[in-house]
Amino acid sequence: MLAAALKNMQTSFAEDGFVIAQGFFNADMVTEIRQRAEHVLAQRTRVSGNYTNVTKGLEKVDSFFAELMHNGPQVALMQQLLGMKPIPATTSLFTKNNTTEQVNPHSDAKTGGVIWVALDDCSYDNGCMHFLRGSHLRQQEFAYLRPDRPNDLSDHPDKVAAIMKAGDMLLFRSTTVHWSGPNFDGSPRRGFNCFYTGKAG
Ligand SMILES: O=C(O)CCC(=O)C(=O)O
Repeated sequence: MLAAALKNMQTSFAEDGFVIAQGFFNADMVTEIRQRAEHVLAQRTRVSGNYTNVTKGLEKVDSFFAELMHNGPQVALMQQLLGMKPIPATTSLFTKNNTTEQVNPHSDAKTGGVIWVALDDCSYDNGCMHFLRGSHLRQQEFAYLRPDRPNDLSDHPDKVAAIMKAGDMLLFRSTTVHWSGPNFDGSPRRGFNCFYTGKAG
C-alpha cells in the first residue's frame, strides 16, 4: 500500500474510529469465504446468543477461517492502524435472511479492533453497517448501549452509513459504536468478521 494511502487510513481510524479498505478481497476470495461460511451455517445446530443471524466461531469448524484470522492480509493492516499486534479472538458470519432482525447500536469491547468484510453489496436498503464517527473517543457517553436493546441513533449528527461493495473491508476499533438496520429489500447481505482483542490472554 502507498504510504499516503496508509497515512489517510490511519488518520480516519484514529479520528473516526473506522475506515473502509475498498476492494481489499478479490472476487475469488469473497466467493470462498461466502461458500465456506454458508457451509458452517448449514451445519449449525444451535443459534448463538440472542440472534438467529449471527454464527460465531467459524474457525472452530473450518480451519480456513483460523488461518485467515491469524495470517490473512488484513492482520498487517490492522496492526498498522491499531499500533499494536492484533490478538486473534474469533470469526463470525452475519446474515440478514430474517429481514426484520437488526443489530442495535453497541461497541464490541474495550480494546482491540474488528474487520468486517462485505460478502455482498451493502446499502441502506439491505441493512448496511452504520457507525457513530468519533464515538471511540466518547466511551462513557455511549456505555449504556447494548446490541440487543433498541436505541434509535438514526438522527445522530455523527451517524455514517457504510455503503460497501462485496470485497470491501471495514476496519474499526472495538470501542466504536456501530449497528445495522433491517433488510428492507430482502437482497442478500452477508458480512464476515474477525475480532482481535489487542491484548494477550
Ligand atoms: O453485520 C452486522 O449486522 C453486525 C456486525 C457487528 O455488529 C460486528 O461485526 O461487530
